[in-house]
Amino acid sequence: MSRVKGKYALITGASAGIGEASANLLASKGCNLILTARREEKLKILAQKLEEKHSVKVYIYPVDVRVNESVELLLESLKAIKTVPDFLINNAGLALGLESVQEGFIYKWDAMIDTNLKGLLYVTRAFLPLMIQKGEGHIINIGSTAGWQTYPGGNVYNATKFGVRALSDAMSLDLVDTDIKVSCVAPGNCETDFSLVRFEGDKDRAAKVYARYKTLEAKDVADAILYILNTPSHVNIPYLRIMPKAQRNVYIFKEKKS
Ligand code: 8X3
Repeated sequence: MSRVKGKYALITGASAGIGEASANLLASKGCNLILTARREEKLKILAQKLEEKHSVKVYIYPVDVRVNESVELLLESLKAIKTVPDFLINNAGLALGLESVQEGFIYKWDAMIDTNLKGLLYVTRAFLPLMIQKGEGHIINIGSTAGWQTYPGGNVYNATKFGVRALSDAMSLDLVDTDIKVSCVAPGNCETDFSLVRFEGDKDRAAKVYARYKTLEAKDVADAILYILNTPSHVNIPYLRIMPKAQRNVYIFKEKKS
C-alpha cells in the first residue's frame, strides 16, 4: 500500500543528490511535489520529466533557504495555490572545507550554519503551523553520520549535523500533541556532488572520497525516506542511520582491493 500517493511532499535542495532522488522515487509512487532549490533551471527539467512520466503535479520554486524572506515568498506562493505539504523533507545542506578550527574560514562556517541549521528552521517554522492545521504530516530532516561522530576538520559541519539531530528530537517533543511525525535520516558516505561542493570544485579530491569502497547512492537514501513515509500512522521512526556495508563508522571501513 502506498501512503504517499496523492499527497504533497515539499523537498528542499531538490535539484541534485538525495533531494533529486527522493523527488524521482516519490513521484514514481504517485506523490505530488513541491521542489525548491537555488538552481531553477535544473528544477524545470526535473519537473517536466516527472510530470510527463508519472502524471503527478510538480511545482517548482527557486528558494534560498538561508534567506527567510525567500522562504516566506515560497509560503505565500503555496498559500496562493492553496497547497499545504503533507511531507516536508528538509534536505538542503552542505559541507564546505575540511580545515581545522584554527585555520577555518568564516564564510564557510556561515554558509554551513545558515543552510544546514537556520535554513532548516526557517522552512520548518513557515510550514509546520499549516501542516498541523491540515492534520497528519511528516517532517524528515536529512542528518548525517557526521551528526553521530566527529572527525578531524569536520568541526562546524559536524556541529550542524549534531544540531539537525538535536532539532529533530526537539521538534518531535514539541509536536507530541499533534499528528506530525519527525524523523532524522542520517546517511554515511553517499556519492553525490556533496564532496565536489565541499572541496569547491576540486574533482580529483572529491572523487577520492568515493573511490575507497562502494558508497551509498542517493537512491538508497531515497528508499529509506520512502520506507519511513510509508509506515502506518501509529508508527514513528525517530532516526534512521544508513551506511554503506563497507563503512562501519567514519573511521572504520573496508577498502576495495585494487
Ligand atoms: C556526509 C557524511 O562522513 O562526509 O554527511 O561527513 S561525511
